Amino acid sequence: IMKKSILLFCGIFMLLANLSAQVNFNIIQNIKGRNITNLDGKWHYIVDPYNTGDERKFFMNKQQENDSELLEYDFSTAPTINVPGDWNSQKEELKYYEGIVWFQRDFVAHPQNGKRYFLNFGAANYKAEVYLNGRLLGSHEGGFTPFQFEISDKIADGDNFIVVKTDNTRYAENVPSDNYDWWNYGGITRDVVLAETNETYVNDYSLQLTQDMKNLTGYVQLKGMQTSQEITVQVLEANLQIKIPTNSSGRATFIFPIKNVELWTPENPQLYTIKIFANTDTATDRIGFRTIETRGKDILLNGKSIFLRGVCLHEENPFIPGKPRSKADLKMLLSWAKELNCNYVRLAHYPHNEYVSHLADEMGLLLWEEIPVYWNVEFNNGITYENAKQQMSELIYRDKNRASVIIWSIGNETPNTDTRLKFMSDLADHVRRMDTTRLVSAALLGGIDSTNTFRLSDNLADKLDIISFNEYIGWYGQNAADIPQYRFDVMADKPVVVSEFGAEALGGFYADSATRFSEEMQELFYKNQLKLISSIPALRGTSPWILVDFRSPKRLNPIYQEGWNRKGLYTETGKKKKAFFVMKAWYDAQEKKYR
Ligand code: GCB
Repeated sequence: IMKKSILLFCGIFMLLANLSAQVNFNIIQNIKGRNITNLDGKWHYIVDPYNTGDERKFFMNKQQENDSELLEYDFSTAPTINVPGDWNSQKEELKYYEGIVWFQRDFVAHPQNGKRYFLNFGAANYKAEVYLNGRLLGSHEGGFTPFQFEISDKIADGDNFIVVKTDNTRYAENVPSDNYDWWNYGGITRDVVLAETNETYVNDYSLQLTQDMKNLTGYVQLKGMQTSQEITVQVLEANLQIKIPTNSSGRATFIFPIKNVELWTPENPQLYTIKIFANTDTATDRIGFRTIETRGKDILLNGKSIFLRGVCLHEENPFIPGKPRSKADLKMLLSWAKELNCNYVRLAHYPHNEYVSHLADEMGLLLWEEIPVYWNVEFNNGITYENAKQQMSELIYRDKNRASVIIWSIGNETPNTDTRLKFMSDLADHVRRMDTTRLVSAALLGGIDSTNTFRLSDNLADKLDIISFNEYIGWYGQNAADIPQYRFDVMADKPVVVSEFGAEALGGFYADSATRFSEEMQELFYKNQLKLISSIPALRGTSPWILVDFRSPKRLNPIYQEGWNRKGLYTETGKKKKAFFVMKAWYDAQEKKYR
């Protein structure tokens, strides 16, 4: 009997170990709200197209000791580049470079006894291998989600150095795969910070409104030796406070009634200051409270039917052009969406900078967040699935406290095959296991039959809360003037959100509406599309493609594109095209209808 129970115990233990190995949640929640030192700025870099650095041990960051010594690399005299930032937009000679680049910087630290230290990266595209003082900390795959390493036993008093090997080579088995319609910006593209905590610290927490809107519910997770503590959770502006013990694994889950809490809406994006006090740590955040659900054809925010007046966005600053390098860059893009009278933004096609969901919380924009399961990934490859699942988990873990985020999207325009149905269905189930409080969707593909009727026949739709699809009637295969000959047959008993439609125009190129790439053709396209889309009975939102022109190596018309996808409602210099005003007028009308 004894043996059996030991076996059973081991079995359960292994199961748990296995589960936690799949998802690395050793990331401090909302790290910007902690005791951190920013490590952004100038980093040295070495371009390594032949992967020489492993063999030569670049991670040792060696300096020449005497004049006769042969050293075939040297970070200290190598050029520098800004972090965060992609290399393509910072160095003319690296505009098209894809491959390995090594980064290095020094920093000085004075670690204190009894404290813990963590190195946290907002994102690096696509793979990153991180070394501190010559020792490997670990690696991360996926270009758009955060990762972190504990360095308490490796950080030195005085001089330290970090070396990061990044590699953005495109491979078919990656997520995204090797073909996509955006620029494969490489490098350390988001902030790098050093965090200091006490031995036992608040690693994670969640706080949300319950569906009946009567309670706040959530948890706090401590990490460290002193797992059993009494913690206090405060909602400052609402004068709420609860005290609750954590269990032996450092977790406290709670639910408590609320009164007089103003609900978060795009019109009134009320946020509350949250303070979490443990004996050994404090965490703070700003969180909004709202509910989201669907009922029949309606999307209900706090129980009230809404229309998603959206637009798609890539994480790119057209002025650089390249990855946004600051919160201000991202705020500029969201303000442009606000000028279009949006209450919603689709963050395509990968997790955007963490600042975006915080800004959306503050500015009153609902969000669709997505992982790069885009077009044709290897749906029959188990490793690819685990990779997609990991990226989804990291995104949900990161943004679960953001009121703005209402939809998790598991992918974009994936082909309708059996292996893909299994892959995507499993992914949808995984999302629901991680988060029962938000909606699940994906941008699907439809088809047009011989009677010019657009239909969706995708069984994945059964797995989704919102039916979304991309369609380009009037651009690919037709002209804007042809749109009135087409109709939709999308008889959904769920809300429909058209996730993409769009046409290209080179800003400032004026002709007639039959001329490709003219602002007039794009304008006519929007007028006709909006009539067509309005005929969908369950229509509850739209996100035209796209807010701003963006760079894509697939767009090679030498006169009108020059490496830019021109479907923006804004040009790459921030000018509104004619179609912008058509879309805005339509959103003004929708706003009145749903007031
Ligand atoms: C799509 C894709 C998007 C492209 C767009 C286009 O359906 O989702 O990534 O950029 O079409 O411009 O063709």
